[in-house]
Amino acid sequence: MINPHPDSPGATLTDTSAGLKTSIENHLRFTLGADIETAPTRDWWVATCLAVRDRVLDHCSHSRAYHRRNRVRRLHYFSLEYLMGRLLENNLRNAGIYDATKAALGELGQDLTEILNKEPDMGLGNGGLGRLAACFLDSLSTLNLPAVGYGIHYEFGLFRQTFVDGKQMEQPDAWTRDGNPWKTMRPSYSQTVHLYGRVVQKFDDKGKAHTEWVDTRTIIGLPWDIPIVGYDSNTFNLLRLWEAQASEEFQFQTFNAGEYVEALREKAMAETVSKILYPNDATESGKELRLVQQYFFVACSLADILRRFRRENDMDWNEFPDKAAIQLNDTHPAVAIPELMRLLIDEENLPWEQAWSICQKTFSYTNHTLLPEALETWSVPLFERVLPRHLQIIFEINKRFLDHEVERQWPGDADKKRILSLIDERGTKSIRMAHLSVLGGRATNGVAALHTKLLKERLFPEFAELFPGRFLNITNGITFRRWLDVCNPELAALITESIGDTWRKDAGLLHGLEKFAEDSSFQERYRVIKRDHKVTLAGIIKNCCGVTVSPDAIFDVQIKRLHEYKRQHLNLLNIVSMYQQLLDSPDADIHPRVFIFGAKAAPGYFLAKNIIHAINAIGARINNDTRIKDKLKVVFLPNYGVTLAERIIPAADISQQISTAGKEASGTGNMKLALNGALTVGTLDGANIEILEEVGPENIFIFGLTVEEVTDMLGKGYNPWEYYWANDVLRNSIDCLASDFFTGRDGDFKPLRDSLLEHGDPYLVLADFASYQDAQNRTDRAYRDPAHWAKMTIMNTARMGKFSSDRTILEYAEKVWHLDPVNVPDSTD
Ligand code: 26Q
Repeated sequence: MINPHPDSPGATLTDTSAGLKTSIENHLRFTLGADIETAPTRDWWVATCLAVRDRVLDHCSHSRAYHRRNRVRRLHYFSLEYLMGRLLENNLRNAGIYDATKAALGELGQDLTEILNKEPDMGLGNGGLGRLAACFLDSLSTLNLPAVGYGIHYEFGLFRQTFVDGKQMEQPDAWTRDGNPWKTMRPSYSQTVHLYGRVVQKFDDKGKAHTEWVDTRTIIGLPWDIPIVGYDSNTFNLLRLWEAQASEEFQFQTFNAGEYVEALREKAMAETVSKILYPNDATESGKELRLVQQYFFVACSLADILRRFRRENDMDWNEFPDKAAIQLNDTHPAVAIPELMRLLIDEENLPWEQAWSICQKTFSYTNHTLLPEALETWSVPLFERVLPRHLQIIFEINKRFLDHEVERQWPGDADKKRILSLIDERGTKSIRMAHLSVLGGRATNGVAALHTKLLKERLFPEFAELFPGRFLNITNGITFRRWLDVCNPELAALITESIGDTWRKDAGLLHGLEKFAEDSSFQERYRVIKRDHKVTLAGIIKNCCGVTVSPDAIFDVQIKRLHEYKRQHLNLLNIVSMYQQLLDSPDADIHPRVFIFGAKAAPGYFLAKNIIHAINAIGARINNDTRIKDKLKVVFLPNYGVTLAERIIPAADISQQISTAGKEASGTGNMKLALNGALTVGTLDGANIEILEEVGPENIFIFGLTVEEVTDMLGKGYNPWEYYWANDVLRNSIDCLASDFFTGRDGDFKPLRDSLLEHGDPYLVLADFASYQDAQNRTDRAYRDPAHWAKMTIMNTARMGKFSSDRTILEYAEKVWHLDPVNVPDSTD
């Protein structure tokens, strides 16, 4: 008998295991045309996703219709990056149908875990900024806040990393080559985007001047929608990602000219716009394609928002900021500010002042970095070629700003004008996107308390003086649904058993665990969960790296993008010195330790790649040296990403957060690891400071220079050689690293050595080395007292409530977006 297809009209989709079983079976047979007997696991994964998607889309259209009918205010998150990871398990757990689906598949002879593992990661981001956007989407839906995430449908996400002879190699990540069951194409909402061309002034019959942007090239933006399922919520928001396509109109024109090959070349050019994610998490300055990407997605998204506004409102543009808030995830989408100005002035004929006031009420900007080299600028000549009208608008914004606001505050002060200008006039003129973002919005926020303080004091002191109310701190957070429920369901269950399940909606309630911190039976259960995860990770390590590690060793983890400021090489120097100590005295009283790295380096970042090579080479040597009796292992898990993080984090004992003070804006891995009971070895940087405040100094290992000491030292003229000569352990370690000891070749790691000694060690690795070793020694001693260690780890879990992205999002909603929750009634009501 043929089961009723879930898509047939009138079919009701039940969330029971029987209902899910029917849906999965139907999708397998009728959507995929597969045979139940022989279908490969990937087909089962697709069928399961589709069964879930049917249910989700049903709620999604209901939820969106309710928003539309009630003309709600919405938040629009603009981000070039979304690191979503896998979606199936998250959606199953958030929708409350995990158990039913597991049972349904069980009856079909399938194992849910195996199916979950078939899902490729959606890796459309580089690191923290992209993952933050994904956590925020989860919280927005969970908290019933109407929102749309806008971004780019990259054909290739962040590269896949492999190691060849210990060196990083990059391969394309064709995440959607075989399709993806979560996304739906919405061609009826396509947009046309203009680029290049020139600007002309025209006069209407009343003699009024109009600016027109003509002779442009056009690209089509095709939207793909991904539903965002919140935890126990009726709000289903959307992630809308734009894919670039050649405009038919343009192709037709060229075809007429008989230039068939040229037409196809143009088509390919248009499609390169959304081809690939730039794999840098700091800079890649001046690339035209990157600017085109930014403008392409911003133009599509704004047009989409305006379309919705026109549909739901009576064309009073002054109401626009009441209906739409737009958050700029760093300056990457900042070209939205002149684009909204252009739409309002040139297309809607609003006067400048009104348009500017609308802009300033609509946008807000989050800064994610203080590193000077990571502050985005665009060369004026390049910008003018790609977006000539937008350049005019930026010049006009700047002129009005300098002539009025700056002049009023600092009359006749040319220095202040030079400093505050949107245009850097030194050398080739360039546009300072951060200045534009601060000026064009209602709020600018940093992502941790220290970061915001430095933002105000160091990056934008004049702006902070001019607009004191515009700057605020909103400390980052992470979604506990993914970073506890999904990645550590055993710990989540233990917590629920101990304090009830309300912590999922109110993470502050995790404090209730504190009373179990010294309870030996609770400690034992907590320890068993950690150990089981370590056994699992040991299996993964064996599989991926061929290295055997003991789950009884300390799992000491550093997982994050590879960057000098994050100081993976500080970790490495300590490893080399431990190795030397063990070679000298193999019976040294050191608890066995496995150093676990996960990190991708930007493909063009030579020194970062040298550090990866060094870690791998040193690991290869240490892991095969029987003299040290397995006391030390070093593994570098290839292709670090969201899914691998979900395996490593629950198994970690130590979380390394060792950036030079003042350099890491916040960090969010630090929060994920502490939540899962890893103890932080960290500097007083970013959110580490707030983690310290929450867990207390007795539950964390803090070391290193403070931000003031760093500034002082660099100001006075820091000399790494002094530390080199003063510390035998450090010197031996660097010398050994720089010798042929690890690879048999001289000079393999000379770039690394030279960065530390010849090029001034800009991130103060040598200055912090002794203090770092001391902190690591403290962890070794602490680990020997299992009851005490267990207490510390439990205290970390109990005190992480502040770092729930629900708290972060509520702060944005209250202080920046002025956004209220909307309770969507059940669709059956
Ligand atoms: C810029 C220009 C051209 C190409 C790429 C880029 C680019 C891309 C990504 C610049 C920066 C990024 C990403 C930055 C980032 O991930 N920052 C991190 O943001 C986290 C969330 O706020 C913080 O926790 C981290 O501290 C911060 O490093």
